[in-house]
Amino acid sequence: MSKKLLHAGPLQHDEVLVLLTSLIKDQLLPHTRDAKPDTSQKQVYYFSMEFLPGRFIETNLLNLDLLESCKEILRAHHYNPDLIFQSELDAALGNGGLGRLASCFLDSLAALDFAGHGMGLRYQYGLFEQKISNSKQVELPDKWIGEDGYPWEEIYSEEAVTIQFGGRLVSGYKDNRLTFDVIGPERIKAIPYQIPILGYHNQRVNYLTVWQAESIPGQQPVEFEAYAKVKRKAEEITEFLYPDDSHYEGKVLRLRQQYFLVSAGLQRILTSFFKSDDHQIFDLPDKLSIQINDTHPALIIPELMRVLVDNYKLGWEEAWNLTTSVISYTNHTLLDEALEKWPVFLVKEQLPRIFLIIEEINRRFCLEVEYKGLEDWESFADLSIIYQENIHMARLAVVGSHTVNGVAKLHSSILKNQLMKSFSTHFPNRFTNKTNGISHRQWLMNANPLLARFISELIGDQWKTDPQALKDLLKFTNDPDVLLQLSAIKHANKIRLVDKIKAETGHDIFVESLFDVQIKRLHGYKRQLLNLLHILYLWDVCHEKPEAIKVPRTFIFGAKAAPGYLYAKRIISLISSVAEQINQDPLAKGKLNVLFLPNYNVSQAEWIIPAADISEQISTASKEASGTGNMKMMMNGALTIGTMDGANIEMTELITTEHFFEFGIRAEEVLAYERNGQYSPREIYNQDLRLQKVLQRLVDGSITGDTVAFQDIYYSLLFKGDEYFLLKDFGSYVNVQNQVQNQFLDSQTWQKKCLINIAHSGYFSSDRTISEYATDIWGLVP
Ligand code: NTF
Repeated sequence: MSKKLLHAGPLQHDEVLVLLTSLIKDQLLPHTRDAKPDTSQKQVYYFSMEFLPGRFIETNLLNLDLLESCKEILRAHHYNPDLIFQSELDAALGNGGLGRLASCFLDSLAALDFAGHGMGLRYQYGLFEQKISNSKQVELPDKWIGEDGYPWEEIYSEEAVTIQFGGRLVSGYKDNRLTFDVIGPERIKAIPYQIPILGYHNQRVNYLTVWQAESIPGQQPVEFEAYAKVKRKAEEITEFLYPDDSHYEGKVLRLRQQYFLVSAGLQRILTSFFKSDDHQIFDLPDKLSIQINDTHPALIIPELMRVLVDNYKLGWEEAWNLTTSVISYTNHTLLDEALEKWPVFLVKEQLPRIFLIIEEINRRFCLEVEYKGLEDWESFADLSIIYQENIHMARLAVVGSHTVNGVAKLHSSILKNQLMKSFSTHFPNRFTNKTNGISHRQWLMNANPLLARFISELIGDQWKTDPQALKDLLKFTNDPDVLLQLSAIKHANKIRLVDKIKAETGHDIFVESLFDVQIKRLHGYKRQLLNLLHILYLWDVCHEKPEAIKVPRTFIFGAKAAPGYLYAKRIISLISSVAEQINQDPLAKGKLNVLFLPNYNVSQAEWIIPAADISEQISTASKEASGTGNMKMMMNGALTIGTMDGANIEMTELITTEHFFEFGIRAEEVLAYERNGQYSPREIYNQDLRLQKVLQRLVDGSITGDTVAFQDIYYSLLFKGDEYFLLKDFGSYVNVQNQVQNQFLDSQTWQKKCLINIAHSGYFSSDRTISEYATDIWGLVP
C-alpha cells in the first residue's frame, strides 16, 4: 500500500481512491498470477496501438455491482464520491475514436463473458495535455504514470520477452530446409503489465496487456556514453504515443513500436497457448483469434509466419493457412494520408527476416492473381503489396486475413467497392461490415446516472444487459410527464456541466441556452471550421437582425490537433479568438456564447455528453468512417445535426430523418467531384452574400485585429479548392441550423425526438458490435 497513507487525520480524496483501488484489485479480483489459463474457451486478442480507457474506478465498481453502495458509504463519511473518482488520472494511451473503440470493445468482451483480451503498449507519455495560451494550442507532456505506478496495473517482470531488430540475415540449408539466421541483432526486453478488465455482474476478468521496452543488461558496451545510448534506444520505443489521428507518420520509431507490440504480444499468446498440455500448433485456429485494429499491428502477419516457419518448422502453405485462419483486420479509414506505407529500406534495415517474408507473401499473391487473370485489376500497381519501394500495409492486411471489415455500412461499402475493389473481386467473401458501437455501461449508466435511473423506472433494468430493450421507451413518446422529466434531467446535467466549467475556467454559461456541442479531434474533414463559419454568420445576424436569433446558444468545442498539423492548429486558434470576441460583444450577449474547452479527453466527455442538446456530426460525406461520439450523444438524448456520413446514416435509418437534422451533399457527389475536379468554391462564394461577409472577417482584421493570422484558412477555401466542401454545404447547414432553433422552441416535440433517439440507441451498444464480431468473425460461442 502507498506510503502516503501513513499519516494521521482525515484522508485526502486521492488517498481514498488508493484505498478503493487496492481493495478492488487485491481483494475482489481472483489471483491469477499462477493460474492455468482457461483453455475451454477460444481466446481473442485485440491488438491495438491505442487504448483510451479513461478512468477505471467507476467502471470497475459498476461491474462489481458496488457503485451505488460505495457512493453511499462515501457520502455517509462526508466524502463527495465524484471528487474522489475524479482524482484518478485519465489514462490516455490513444488519440481518439480508434483507441476509445478498442476500450469499449474490451468492456463488451468481458460483459458478454468472452475470453477477449487487449494487447497494447505502455507509453510513458500518453496523448499530450493541451493548454490554450494566447488563443494557441500548447502541448504539455502527459506523464500519466504516477510516482507509485499506475494503480490498476500489475507488472509481470518474470514473463518478459525479447524482441529483435536489425542484424545481418544469413541463409543456410539444414535438414532439407532453407534456414535463416540473424547475426548481431539489437535485442530489447519487453515487459508485460496487465490491467484487469471486469465483466458486468458476471465475475469475468479479462486483461489488457501493455508492454514496456527496456534495454537488456549485460549486452551493453562498457563505456558509459555508449551504454546510455543503447539504453535510450531501447526505452524510447515505448516512450510516447504518436499524437496523430487519421494521419500516418513514416518514422522509424513508429515502425519499431509496431513490431515491438506484435512480436511481444505473439510470444505471450503462444506461451499461454502451450501451457495447456493438449494444445498442438495445428489447433491454433480453433483456440485463437487475433483482430488487428487498423493496419498498425499488421506486421503480426509476417511475424506469425516467421514463428511458424522458422521456429516450428512448418511448410509455407501450412503456416499460411494457420496465419490467415487466425488473423482478421479492421479498416478504420479511407483517407489517403492515413494509409500506412512503409519504405522498403526501413523494413529491410529494421526487420530483415520480416521483409523477406513479406516479399514471399507478395510474390505468391501476385502469382495467384496473375494465374486467375488480371482483368479485374488495373495493373500490378493496385495489387502489389510492395510497390514503388513501399510496403502497402492495408494490402498486406487484406491478403493475410480471413476477414476484413469496415466500421459502418457506407464505409465498408466504399472500402469494398472502390478503395479495395480489386481485392474484393479476388476475395469475394472476405469483406464485411461491422458497424461500431460504444459501451452503454460507460456512456449511459456511468456518465449519466440520472437518465439511467429514469430509464429503469420507466422500463425496468433489462436494457442494462440487453440495450436493444431501450426500444421499450417508445411507449412513452406521447407522455407529457415523461417528456417533462426528460427535459428536467437534461437541465440538471447542463447545470452540472455549467458549474464545472465555471469552477475550472471561470466562464459563465446561460443554462437555458441550447448547448451545441462538437467534441472530437481537430481535422479538416471533421469540419469544425464549417461550424465556426455558421457562428460567424450568427454573429452578423446578432448585429443586423437580432430578433432572428430566437434561441440563445452556447457552442461548445473540445478538440486536440496533432502538434505537426498546422492547419488544424490554426483552426483552434481561430475558434478561440472568435470565442473571445463574441463573448465580450454586448450585441451578442444573451444570444451567442462560444467556448473552446482545453484538453478534451474521456473524462471531460463524460460531463459534456449528457448535457448536449445538439450533437455536431458534420464531416464531409464519405470521410468519417463511422464516428462514435455521434452514438454517445444520441444515447444521452441529444439530437444530431449531421451529414449522410459514417454511422449517421444508420442512425437515420433507425430513427428516420424526421428526428435528425440532415444537411449537405452525399458521398457519391463528393466522390464524383473528387474524380472529375469540377467543384468550384468561388462560384458558390460569388453567389452567397452571407459567405462573402463571413469569409471577409478572416482577413479584414475584425477578429483579432490581425489581417494575416487566418489568411491561410481563407486561401484554403477560396483559392485552394476547399478540399472538404465547406462552401458547398454552407447554405444547407445554415438552413438546417435555423430549423434547429425553431424546433427547440417547442420543448415537448423536441423532447419527444430526444426520447426516440435514446430508444433506438441500443443498436449502437458495443455489445451488439462485439456479438457480431464474435459470431461472424471469431467463431465464438456465446
Ligand atoms: C477512426 N479512424 C475513424 O476516423 C472514425 O470515424 C471511427 O469512428 C474510428 O476510427 C473507430 O472506428 C482512425 O482513427 C484511423 F486511425 F484509422 F485513422
